[in-house]
Parts: sequence; structure tokens; C-alpha cells
Amino acid sequence: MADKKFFVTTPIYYISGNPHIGHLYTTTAADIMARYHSLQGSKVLFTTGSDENSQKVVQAAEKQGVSVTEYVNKEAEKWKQYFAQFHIQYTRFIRTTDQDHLDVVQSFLMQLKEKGFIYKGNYEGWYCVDCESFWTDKEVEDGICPDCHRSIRRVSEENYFFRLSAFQDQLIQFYHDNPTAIEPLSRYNEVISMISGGLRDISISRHSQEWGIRFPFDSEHVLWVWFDALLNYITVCGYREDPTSFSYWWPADCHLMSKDIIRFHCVIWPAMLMALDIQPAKKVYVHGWWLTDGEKMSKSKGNIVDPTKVIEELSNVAGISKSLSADVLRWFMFRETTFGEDAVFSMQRLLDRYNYDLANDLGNLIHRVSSMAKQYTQGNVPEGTLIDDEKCQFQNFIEQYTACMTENRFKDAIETTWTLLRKCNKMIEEYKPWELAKKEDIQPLFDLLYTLLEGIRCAGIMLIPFMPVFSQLVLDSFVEQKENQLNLGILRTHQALAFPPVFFPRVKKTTKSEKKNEETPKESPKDEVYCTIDEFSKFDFRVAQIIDAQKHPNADKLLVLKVQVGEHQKQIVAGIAKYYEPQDLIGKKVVIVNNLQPVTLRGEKSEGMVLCASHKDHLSIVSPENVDMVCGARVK
Ligand code: ME8
Repeated sequence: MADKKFFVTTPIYYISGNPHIGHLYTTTAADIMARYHSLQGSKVLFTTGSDENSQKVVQAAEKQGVSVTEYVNKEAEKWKQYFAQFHIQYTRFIRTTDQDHLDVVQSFLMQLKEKGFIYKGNYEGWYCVDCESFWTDKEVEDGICPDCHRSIRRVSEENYFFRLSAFQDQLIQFYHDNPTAIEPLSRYNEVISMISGGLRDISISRHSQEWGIRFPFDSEHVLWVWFDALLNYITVCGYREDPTSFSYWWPADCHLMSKDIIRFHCVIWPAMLMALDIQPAKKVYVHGWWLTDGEKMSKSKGNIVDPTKVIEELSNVAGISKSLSADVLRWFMFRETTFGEDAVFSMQRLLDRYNYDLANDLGNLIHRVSSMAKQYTQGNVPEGTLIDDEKCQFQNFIEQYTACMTENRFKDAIETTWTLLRKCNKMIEEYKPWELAKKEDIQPLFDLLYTLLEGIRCAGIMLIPFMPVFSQLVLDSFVEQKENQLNLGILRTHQALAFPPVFFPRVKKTTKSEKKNEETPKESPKDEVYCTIDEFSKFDFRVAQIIDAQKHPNADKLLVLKVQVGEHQKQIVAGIAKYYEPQDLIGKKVVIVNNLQPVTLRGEKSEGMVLCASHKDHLSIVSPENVDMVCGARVK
């Protein structure tokens, strides 16, 4: 077996409903990691799948008038095809109705029982079928689920319980010893406070249910779907069937997911493993949400962006294949979002980026260089050498890219690739090949062309994780060179080049669907009141980090924020409660007006103002583009 290995997982999805851009985002992120690590020479295990033992599928099957088995078989196939459309190359798509998974679950339950971590008791409380979650009386108001805000049922039944409370200290110790086990840091802090707040034993069975995995020691009880779902992560690497494989792969390097399911993954899951002396996963990596109108996009709310429609539209307006359009969407999702933060999808934005980055920077470069090769070297790679790295800086870009990919900073990795591409375009302007071609000594022209082709080859490799189909087309254009190594100067001379004439034709028109949705705010001339630079310089704008956020005790619309500005902390009251949950703000970098006259708002002192952009019913906090910008930095 290879020395280097990488094991990444996505959540297994509830398949009762069509996949949307949120599911695609997580799964593509895992695919990007898997492809990158594979390029680095690691052996990779990448798993995704379907969570099939839930009540939701029973309801959905009933609605369609088919058996549950028939329903899940059909839906699982649909999700697999959906992911294939986006070039997702998982190692295994696990279904929780797979036999090896049932075996794992039953064996796990038996062992927990033998060790005394499962006991029978009475459960009195609430259950939300949509979230598949238990809630206490304290958490539920007026029979409404605190998470999805739908009506939920009160349950009173005999249940099996898992002794979660026994693991509080061990969990705290684990996170203390492994401070990067949850990223980003704001989520780590959230989990620590969840655990420190005290852990109760949890009910893990449902009595009156038909569908689901039965307890091996009590066939009247069906296992709570989350308990079964989490175990998929050890089924996929051979927990019961293949101990050698299990000890090779486990613990997983990365569990990927969005922020809504961290309690299950960072509290319950590690405790379940600890109960059987199995190590928790090395890292839980939590990304933000794709939002619609400020709300989480979700299947059950129906407010979704359907990626298959997006690529159909792109393919129509740009005249490129659906397969290439799928690549563009993959790339765009990570070009646009800082991994970890929330995002809003806009078709117009995708088309703008397509034109600027793909048609202009990337497409033009390839077109120009391939035309030069046709004109000056019969369409072959010339006998040249790489221009001095101080001038082309390719080595520097490759190192930056590698650092970004290792730290899952995908947006920065893409940005670095574009810095390289833009550098190539700039070199064409600076070195003027059309003038070099007139000179007697043709070597400088050959060196330039060789360097540009090497730049394109390297960019092709750097884009493999994001745009695998496009990258393959680029790399196949180097007819004789089949290895994908990100080493400079290995481009083989004299080989033929076979670039397609155009990769990304420019898109001319705004799409209809966007025109409807994207009204830009009008700036009427009479609103333009100029301020002098002296007036402006009186404002002290600073980068600050939110270290605590609470609801205002006396006002629904306000949040009370504690922010760190340089070495100081201050309190700011902000009218953003309608748009942000307090816990989602912790750790966020924002821009504040630091020298605003302090005031007291409904009894709470406010010593500044957080800058926000707002339009109609939308509001978005202004943050520094680079999340590493230091707190206290002046904004000017
Ligand atoms: O929670 N933005 O399944 P699920 C970003 N079966 N990502 C999103 C998203 C959004 N608006 N909506 C969904 C379950 N996701 C359980 C998981 S795992 C042992 C069991 C992505 O179908 C994101 O990764 O509700 C989120 O964690 C996952 O889909 C939830 O999928």
C-alpha cells in the first residue's frame, strides 16, 4: 500500500428530494480534495452516499404510492447520476440499506450494549421528522421545531438511550489536545461551548416505526436514523469486514459538511467512537451555506438553485458542452466563495466571471499561444528553455498554489492560478513576440513560446481538481506528454500541439432569468453629496473580529456584539438580528467605524458601528476580502 493516503467523506444525503447546489458544493469540495491528493501521489478514499433509513423517505414513498425499497433504489440512482454529471469521482457511494452497513450497525450496537453505554428508559419530548431530531420541552415553543420551524410531534415512548453524558470530559480533552480537529476556529469554539454547557444522554431509538435498522437485541425498536447514518463512515473503510483496511484508513482525514450538522459530527459521533475506544476523525471541516433571500437553501423549503438547470442555461448561452459547463460551475462555486463562509448564487455573476476569467484571461491566452506556435514553429513546442524564474515567477506561483490546496483555501488556489495566467498574458505584451520574430536570433522567441506553453501546461494541472474535463482537454493538447507533473521545465520540445480553436466563446447577453432577479439599486444624482478628503479622514474605519454575539435582551432586531480591535475589545449593538444568527457571527472579521460617539441602545452600550451593505430586504456584513487581515488594521 502507498505511504501517503487521504480519506475524505461528505455527509450522506437525505435523498427524498432533488439535490441542489449545497449538496453539489460539499461533494465537489471532497472531489477537489480527492483529486488534489491523488495528484500528490496519495492513495485516496473518497466516500459519499445516501441516508435511507429516515422517516422522510417513508413519507415520500407513500406520496408516490410506491414501496419504500422501490423508492430508495430509484432515488439513490438519481443522485449517483447527478454527481456523475458533475464529474464527481467517489470511491464508494454508500447506501445505508447496504448489507455491510447493516452488519456494522448491529455489531456496533451490540458492543455498546455489552459495555453498558446503552440503556432503556422513557422518552418524553418532541421529534421533528424533517430534521430527524429529538427536542426537549425547553427547546420547543408552540409545537414548532426550533431548527426548521415546522410543526413537530410530541413523543412519549420507551426508548433506548446512549450515555453521551459519560463522554463530556473525554471530548473536552480530545479537542484540547487537537485544536485543529474542527475548522474553521469559530466552529471549534461553538462545539467547545456546546460540550461545556453539559451533555445529556440521548434517545437513540424509535418504538412505533417500521422502516429502519432494528436493534439486534430488541426487534421492537428501530435505531434513530442519525446514529445509523454516522456509522457509515466506518462501514466504508471496512470496520467489520476488513480489519486491515479499517486500520489502514481510519481515522478519516476529513469529514466535510455545512454548519447545520456539527453537533452530530463533533459531539455525538466522536463520543460513539470513544465508547468503543476508536479514535475520532482527524478533522471536521465545516463550510458555510448557500443562501436564498438570506435563508439557508434547502430541499424542504423549495428555495433551491438546481445545478442541472444552471449548466443547461450556461451551455445554451455560451454554446459549450454540458460537460464543460459542469466544469465551469464547479470552478465558479470555489472561485466565488471563501470556503467556510455563506454564499449567494447569481447566474449573472457566473456569466461575468466566465467572460472575464475563462473567455478573456484563460481562453485568450491559449488561443494567442497556439496561434503563435502555428505561425512560428509549425504548431510544435519549440526548442526553447524557461525564461528566468525571477521574471516569470512560475515557481513562486506553484508553491503558493500548493500551500493553498494543502490548507483547503480553494479560492486562493484559483486566484494564484489566474495570477500565473495573467502573468503569461502580460509577458506577451512585454516581450512582443511579433517583434522578436523579426530578429535574426530566433532563440528569445522560442524561449518565450516555450515558457508560455509551460505556463499553460502548469495551469492545466493546477485546474485538474476544479475543472477536470477542461484540464484534460488542455493537457491532451500536448500530444506526446501524458504525465501530470507540476514540475517546471519538463515540457517536452518538438511535440505537436493540438489545442481546440476556442474553449470558451464569450457570452454576449444577460440571461432572461437574471434580468428579472437582479435589479441594481439606483443612484440618483441628487443623492450625491460630496465629502472632502479631510471630512472622510475623520472616520476611523478598522478591521475587527467578532468574539461574542448575543441577542439583545430588550430588542428583537438588535444583536450585542463583542469585537476585538487590535489589543482592545469593545461592544457594538447592531440591527442585524433579522439577517444573522449570533453563533454564525463568532469569529467573523468585519469592518467597523471605530470612533463613533458611544451611545446606549435599549440599555446596552454601543461603541461603534458594523458596516453592512443593504438593498431592499437583503443585508450583508462588509468583511475584508482576505480573512487573514489582522484585527485593528485601518480601512482607508
Ligand atoms: O443532514 N448550503 O442530510 P442532508 C451548503 N443525512 N451546503 C448544504 C446546503 C446549503 N444550503 N444544504 C445542504 C443530512 N447542504 C444527513 C447527514 S451524515 C452522517 C448524515 C449540504 O441531505 C451540506 O453538506 O440534509 C450539509 O451538511 C448536507 O448537505 C446536509 O444534507
